[in-house]
Amino acid sequence: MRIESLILREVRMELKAPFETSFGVTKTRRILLVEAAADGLTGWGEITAGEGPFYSAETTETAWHVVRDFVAPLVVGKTMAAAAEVAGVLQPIRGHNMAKAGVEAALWDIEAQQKGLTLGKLLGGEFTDIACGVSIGLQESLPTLLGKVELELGAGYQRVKIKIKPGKDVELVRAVREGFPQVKLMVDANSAYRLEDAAHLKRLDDYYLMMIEQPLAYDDIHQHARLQAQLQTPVCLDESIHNVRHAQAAIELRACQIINIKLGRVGGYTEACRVHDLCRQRSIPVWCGGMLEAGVGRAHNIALSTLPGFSLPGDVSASQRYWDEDIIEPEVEVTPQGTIRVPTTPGLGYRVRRDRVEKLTVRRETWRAR
Ligand code: OSB
Ligand code: MG
Repeated sequence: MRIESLILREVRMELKAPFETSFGVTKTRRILLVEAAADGLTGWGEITAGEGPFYSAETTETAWHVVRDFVAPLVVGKTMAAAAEVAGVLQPIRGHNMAKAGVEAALWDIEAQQKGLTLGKLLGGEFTDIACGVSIGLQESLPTLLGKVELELGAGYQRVKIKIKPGKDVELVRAVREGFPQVKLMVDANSAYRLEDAAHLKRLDDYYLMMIEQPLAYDDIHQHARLQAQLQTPVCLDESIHNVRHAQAAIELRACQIINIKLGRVGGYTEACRVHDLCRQRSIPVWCGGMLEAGVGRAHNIALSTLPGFSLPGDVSASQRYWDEDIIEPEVEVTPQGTIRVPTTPGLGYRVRRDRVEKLTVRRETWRAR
């Protein structure tokens, strides 16, 4: 495929409700969309960086800079045998995984269309339906949280993740567990604790959680191993895993029993597949994390989730949970059984609503091959 052009857009989208984690509150998303053209086809990718450097070092602004000044010049005008070559082309750029992943994803969409395959199939995916869970942000009160959990279970979601932080942890978990004894429940701390909190976190062992996600520092593996040794509850790593070497270190050090894979965080499909394959080999379950994506990112998460190692419900949920109106057609919908039916048309499987994207766009830049 010869990459003829790349268009980068920033779209602003209001979340239906503010989303609060231990690292802050998000109300308006500033999302970068990548539109690539090659061999007469168009592919779409979404850059999942946050507005501020709080989940990771990347932001909407750093991603714009890195795509404009480094990624686009390396990619536009290049001829590649397959999208799998993009990772090698972008390898000289250290870090900035979300910026790279958004561009890479658009090219995978094109390759899948070219081959007449769904993106999932092109990746080696097998599932035709994926299992869905929800991530529920920190709420202003316990009754509000319990109401949300009830609502999501009523919609069919198969597991519930609640965000926790010091001072809002054991009591929340106890109340949700008492209210919903059977629910598949997990917590996500987004790096809000220190190893010295081990005894406190051990209290969570009483509530048979599926896992505790990223309790300790965002760049730590070793202390998570020390913590895991003291907990019954399986530790799952999110922020700490940026590539297959990190995953290998975490598994071999017994820092976690489960890994959350996010396309952006690991720099795209090539690396996501490497992490997936390693975890599968080592019998470490994986699941697909979310980054409050709009439709394009959501569609990519669905494709990734079709890989056979994604044996646990992911944070991939319906468009309507976050958006009044999404940018794809049809919107992502969840069945009463808490599954998403994987689309069967070639490529991403959802149509991008250009009219809507146009309306939401606040800036745009185009690069063309000469
Ligand atoms: O840690 O999984 C996380 C959202 C933004 C940043 C980090 C995380 C999250 C979520 C939301 O938990 C998942 C979703 O998109 O539904
Ligand atoms: Mg997380």
